[in-house]
Amino acid sequence: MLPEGVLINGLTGEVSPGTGKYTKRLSELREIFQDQTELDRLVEVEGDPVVYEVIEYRKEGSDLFFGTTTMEPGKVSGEFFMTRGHFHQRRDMGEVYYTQSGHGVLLLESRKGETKVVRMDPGVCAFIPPDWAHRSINVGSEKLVFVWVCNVDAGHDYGDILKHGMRKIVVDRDGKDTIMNNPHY
Ligand code: M6P
Ligand code: ZN
Repeated sequence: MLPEGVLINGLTGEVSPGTGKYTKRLSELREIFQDQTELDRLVEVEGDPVVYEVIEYRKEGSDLFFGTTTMEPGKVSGEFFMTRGHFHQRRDMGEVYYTQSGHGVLLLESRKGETKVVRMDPGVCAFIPPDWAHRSINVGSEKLVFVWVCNVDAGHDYGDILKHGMRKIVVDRDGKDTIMNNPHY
C-alpha cells in the first residue's frame, strides 16, 4: 500500500482516482419521504431523478476510507432531498463530513433519542460521534458536495431509520428550511 494524493472536485464531487461509486434515484428512496404519492408522480413525470451519488476511495488493507457524496437539489412535497440515514454497525465508530459546496443540514440522532442539527456550509467539518444516526439533507438550490472519512469496518445499519424514520424532518416553509417533528414517528 502506497501513499497517494487524491484530487477531489468540490463542485462536482469527482474523485480522481476513485475506486467505486453508486447512485441513488428517487424511486429507490420511497420509504424515507412523507408523501409517497407525490414521489411516485415525480418519478413518473421527471424520469426518476438522481438524489445523490457516492464516490469512494478505498485501499485493501487500510483502516480508513473516504469519498464524496454529491446531493442534487430537490423536494418531494416540500421535503428536501435526503440520504437514507443510518447508524453504524460498529457502535464505537464515528465519521467526519467536510462540506465543499452547497448548503445542507446534517440531522443527527443518538440512541437515546437526542436530536442535533449541524449546518452543512462550505468549510464546515462536521464531527459525527459514534452511535449517532446521521442523515444529510440538501436544503439549497445547487448541488451539496461533501467529503466523508470513515473506518472501513464501521458498516451501515439502516434498520431503525427505515422502520420509523428520524424524529425530525426538514421541509421548505415559505422558502425557508425548517426542522419539524416527524408526524409519522
Ligand atoms: C455518506 C457516507 C456514506 C453513506 C452516504 C449516503 O457519504 O456516510 O457511508 O452511504 O453518505 O448515506 P446513506 O447510506 O445513509 O444513504
Ligand atoms: Zn455513516
